[in-house]
Amino acid sequence: MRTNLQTFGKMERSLIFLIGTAFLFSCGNADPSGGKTPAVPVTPSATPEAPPTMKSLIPKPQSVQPAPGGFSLTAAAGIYVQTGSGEIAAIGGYLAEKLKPATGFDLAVIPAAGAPGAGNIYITLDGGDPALGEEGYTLAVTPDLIALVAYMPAGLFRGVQTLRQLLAAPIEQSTVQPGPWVVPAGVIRDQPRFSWRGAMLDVARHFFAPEDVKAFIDWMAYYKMNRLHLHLSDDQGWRIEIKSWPNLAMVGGATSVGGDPGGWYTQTQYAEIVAYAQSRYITVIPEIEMPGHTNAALASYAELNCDGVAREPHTGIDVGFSTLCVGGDATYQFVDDVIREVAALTPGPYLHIGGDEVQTLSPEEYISFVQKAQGVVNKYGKRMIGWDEIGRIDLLPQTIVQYWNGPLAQEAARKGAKLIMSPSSRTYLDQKYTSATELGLNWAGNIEVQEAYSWDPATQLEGVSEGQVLGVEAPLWTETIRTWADAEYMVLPRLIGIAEIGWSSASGREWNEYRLRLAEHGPRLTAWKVNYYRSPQVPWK
Ligand code: TNX
Repeated sequence: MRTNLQTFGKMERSLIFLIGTAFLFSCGNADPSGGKTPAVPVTPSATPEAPPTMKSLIPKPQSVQPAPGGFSLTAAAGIYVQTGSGEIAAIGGYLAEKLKPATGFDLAVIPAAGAPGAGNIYITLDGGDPALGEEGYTLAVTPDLIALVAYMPAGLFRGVQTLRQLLAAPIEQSTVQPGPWVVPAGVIRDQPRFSWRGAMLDVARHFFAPEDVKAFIDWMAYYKMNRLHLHLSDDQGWRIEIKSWPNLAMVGGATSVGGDPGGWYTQTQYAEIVAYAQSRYITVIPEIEMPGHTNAALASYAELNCDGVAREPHTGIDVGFSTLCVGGDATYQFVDDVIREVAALTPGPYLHIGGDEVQTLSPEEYISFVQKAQGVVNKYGKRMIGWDEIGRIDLLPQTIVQYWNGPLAQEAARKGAKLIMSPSSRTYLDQKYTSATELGLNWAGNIEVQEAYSWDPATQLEGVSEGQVLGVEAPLWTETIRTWADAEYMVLPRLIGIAEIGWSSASGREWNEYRLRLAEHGPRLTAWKVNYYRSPQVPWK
C-alpha cells in the first residue's frame, strides 16, 4: 500500500489550494501564477478557460471551477479506495472496468487508509460533507491527483460518471485507443435538484431481454438517473414469473403487440436486473397494472373474469377495455399473491399498480378496488405509486401519484400527495420526434429533442410547486417498438435531456447552450454503437 499520512497531508493541502483557488476564481480574482502566493498583488485576470470536456458535462454540475493543467492517467495509476468498505471497493472496480477497454490499462483497486501519492485516483467518504446529501460529490483534480469525495457511496458513484465524462469521447470505445488520457484540473461540486430521476421501460407491449434492460440501466447511470420503472404487465403481455399463479407467465407471457414473440423474466432474472440496477445506485420500481390493462392476466385465468370465461389474448393496441372482476374473491387472492411475490423480490420501497385508463368500471367500483390494492401494497411494506387516476381515492400519505395527462394528479397534489412528473407532451419517449418519424405514436404531439428538454417540473402544473414534486420520469411505451434498435432510436438522445432536468438546477438551464453540450455526446453514443436519433436541432460532432 502506497499511503501514508504525509501524502494525505499533501493531498489535503492541494485540495484546500484548489478550493481556495476556485473561490478566488469565482470572485473574478484568479492567480495566474499557479498557486505560488505572489509577494506583490497581481492584476486580476480571467478564470482559466475550461477545457472542452468540462464544458460538455451532462447533467450540468452545480459548480465547476477550472484550474490550469490536468491529470494524466497512465497505466501506473492505482484506484485507491477508502479501506474497510466493500461497497466503495466495488465502485472503484466499476471505474476500473469502465476505463479498461479504451485505455487498455488494468488499473488496480487498492484499499487505502489515506490519500495516495502522485499519479493516482482516490475515492473516499472521508471528509465527505453531509450537505452533499445522498448523491452529491466533490471531484477535485490536480496534475497530481484525482480525489473523489462524497458523503454517501451513491455520491461516489455519481462522481465516477463525471470523471468518465471528463475524459475525451474515445474513452467510451470498446477497443484500445491511442489516448492521451488527460482529465482537466479543477473542482466540481455537485448534487441533484430532484431525488427522483427516472425512466420507464414498457416490456409488456414488446418484451426486451435482460441484456437490453441492462444496457438501458447503463445509459441511465451515465447520466446520473436513479429510478428504473419496469412496466411488467399489460393487455398484451405478462412479463414476470409469479410462482403462485404460474399461467400468468406461461400463458400471459406468450404474446406481444402485433403477434410478435413474447417472453417473461424468471424471478431469478428479475432479481439479477434489480441487482444490476442496485450496483449502479438505481432503484427498480415494478409496475403490475390493475384493475385495467389486465387482458394478459384475464386470458391466463378464467376466474379473474366476472363471467368466469378466460379472455382471448390481445395483440392490438387499443386501451381501456379490460378489467379484473372487482367483485370477485379470486381477484383479491390474485392481487394479494402477486403483490406479495413482487414485493418480496424488490428491495426498493416502491410498488406501482398502474391504475390508469379503466373505461368499464363505475367510479365507485374503481375507487373501492384501488383503495383495497393500496392496503395490500402497504401491508407488504411498500409505498404505492399509480398514474393520475388514483388521485380519485383516499391516498395514504406515502402514496405517490405519477402525473401523465390529466387533472386528477393536480387534485391529488392539492390534497398533499407527492408527484412524479411525466407530462406526456414532454417526456413520452414513444411519441414521434417529427411527423416524419416512422416509429412511435403522436397522440401527445411530436416531441423533438428541444421540446423534451425545454420545460420545468416545478412549473409544469398550475398549483403544484417544487416541494410537491419528487422529480421527473420518462416512459418508453413500446406498442410500436419491436426491436432494441428501435428503442435506442426513441430513447436517445431525449432521455439525456430528461436526466439533466432532474439533476441540474433550473437557473441557467437553456436549450441553446444545452444543444452544444449534447452535440459533444454524439461521439460517446457512437462509441456505444447505439442507434440514436441525430436530430437536426443539434450540431452533432
Ligand atoms: C397511454 S400513460 C398509456 C399507455 C400507452 C401510452 C402510449 C398511461 C398511463 N397509459 O398505456 O402505452 O399512452 O403512448
